[in-house]
Amino acid sequence: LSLANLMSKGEEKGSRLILALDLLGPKDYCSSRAVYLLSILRDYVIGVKIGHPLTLSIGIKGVLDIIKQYSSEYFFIADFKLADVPHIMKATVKVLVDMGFNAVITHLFPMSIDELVPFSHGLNASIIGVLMMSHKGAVLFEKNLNVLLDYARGVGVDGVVVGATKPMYIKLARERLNRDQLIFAPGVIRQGATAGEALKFGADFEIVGRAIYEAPDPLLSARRIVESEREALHDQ
Ligand code: BMP
Repeated sequence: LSLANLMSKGEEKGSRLILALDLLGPKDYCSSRAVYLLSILRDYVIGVKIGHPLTLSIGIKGVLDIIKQYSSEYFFIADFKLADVPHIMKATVKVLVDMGFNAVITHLFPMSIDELVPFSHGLNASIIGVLMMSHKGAVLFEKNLNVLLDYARGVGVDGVVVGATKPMYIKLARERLNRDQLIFAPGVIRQGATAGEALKFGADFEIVGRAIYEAPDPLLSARRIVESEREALHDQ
């Protein structure tokens, strides 16, 4: 499956780092900045998460060009946090996979992905469900965590998103999910979690945006994050 591809890229590069490429602004600037970042970060970054910010800035065609150019070097994750009825979910995922995305992030709470998971596997794409968001006010996720966890495990999502800012939930998800269901943790550095911390609690990958793409030296920042991740995993 496609997430096995991400795992092997991780082992190859000794990294668990996924870049959230949330560039917003003028089209030409964002396109060239995206290409620049992907051209310098290949030694440390294994996957690239693209969502509304970059897509609204550079358009679908712009995103398509980036995926085409870098598909052999990075694992591409579409993050539009889909939350719709089953037939729309399937149609949308098909378009995203045709664009070259390897995985798609969906919400779990509409409980509409039972058919989507096997459908996506048929397209050799993975589904990652949002289990626990990283921000403080995510009360509904906390209140319904057990239901969401059972649903995620039951439908066999390939991975879940759990905020790095909430390590106890990472630990819980790790205990409750199947081992081959991977945990993606955003919220590193700029939202307060330290690099490597989520991995210690059982996350498989860390998603980092601003701390890299807004850094004065993005390559140095990515290298430091990967070094912290390696230390965290080594200490275990
Ligand atoms: P940053 O590292 O700049 O804080 O960006 C975090 C990224 O992870 C953003 O793309 C955001 O949409 C995403 N994310 C998050 O921060 N928390 C969640 O709970 C789920 C997310 O997808």
